[in-house]
Amino acid sequence: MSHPRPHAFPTRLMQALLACSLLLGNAAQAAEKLAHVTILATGGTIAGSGATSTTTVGYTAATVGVDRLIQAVPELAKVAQVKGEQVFQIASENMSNEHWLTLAKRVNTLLAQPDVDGIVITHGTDTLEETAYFLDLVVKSRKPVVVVGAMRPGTALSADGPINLYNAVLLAASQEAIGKGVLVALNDQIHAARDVTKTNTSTLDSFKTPELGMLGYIQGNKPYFYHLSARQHTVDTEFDISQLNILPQVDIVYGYANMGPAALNAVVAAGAKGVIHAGVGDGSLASKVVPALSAARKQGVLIVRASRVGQGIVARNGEANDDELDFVAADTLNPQKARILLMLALTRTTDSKEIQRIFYRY
Ligand code: DAS
Repeated sequence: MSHPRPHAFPTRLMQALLACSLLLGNAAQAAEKLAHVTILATGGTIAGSGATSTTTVGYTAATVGVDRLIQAVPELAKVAQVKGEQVFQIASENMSNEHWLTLAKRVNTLLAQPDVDGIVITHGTDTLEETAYFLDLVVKSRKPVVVVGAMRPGTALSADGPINLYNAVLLAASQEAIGKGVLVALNDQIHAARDVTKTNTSTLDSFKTPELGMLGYIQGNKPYFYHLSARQHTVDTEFDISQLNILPQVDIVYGYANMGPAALNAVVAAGAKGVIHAGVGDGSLASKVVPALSAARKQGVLIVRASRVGQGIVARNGEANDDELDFVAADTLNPQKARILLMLALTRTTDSKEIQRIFYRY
């Protein structure tokens, strides 16, 4: 049996070591070229855990920390250089105006840094659409901000959190997502913050943009956009929360057959600066409620006519004489999003005509 020439052995080892160092060097260079994405974790089901692998309801949200979320998806390292921050650890039904201001300020601080290319926010699904829209109106950067959640806890069979997180990071690291406003990415879909809404209490396809349409898909490690938001967002808005520590109190009263003025009077008495009336149909007002709405307006409370229906335009001077009552029509915003826009509008003006302009611009 021929033995390798004594001097050959070091050569082969050297060749192998050289190849490995080249591979490692290339890998390091490739990794260095990846975008820097910061994941801001706030809690929710995506950070939830259940007692068994078949527990898809009745689990506990907001139990898993951001480091474990990242560790659970090692593939993230292939699409971005990821850092994690635990901003909150809450179920999102407990999200507050104060949480929003803290989160938005942190987002703006990070995006102003040259070493941050994009941000992903992990969030409970219950108020995800609201946080996303708030950020859409106050983030002052064109860099991608992607809000992501999950409909199943990480302990469940076919949990959607890991792939949703992977897709969200991939999207936030992409060139395609730049300048598109705050995006919501779940279930392989890309939605605009303004129009997306949760449409099902528990199914994986819960997030939809009915009628107005989602922006695109994430498929095969790549985002595909087919639409753009027509309304102003991020750097093109007039809203600045950098010096704000509180937002004006705005509440929502829900319309239904046989409603009376009790709920409205209660929120006005509690100090609401604005009220969203989530009316039936095209924002209709029951006759029994109009005097209380009108009295509230005369007290200086801003009244916005929205609809509980979910889709369509609430037309100014349609189901009510907004000019005469000095009310604002919500356009296509659902009540919970109309509340957000009215809160921010009230940080700029109390003039109802100006606020109507704002509702037609954002
Ligand atoms: N309670 C829900 C929330 O935190 C759980 C979820 O769906 O994320 O919004």
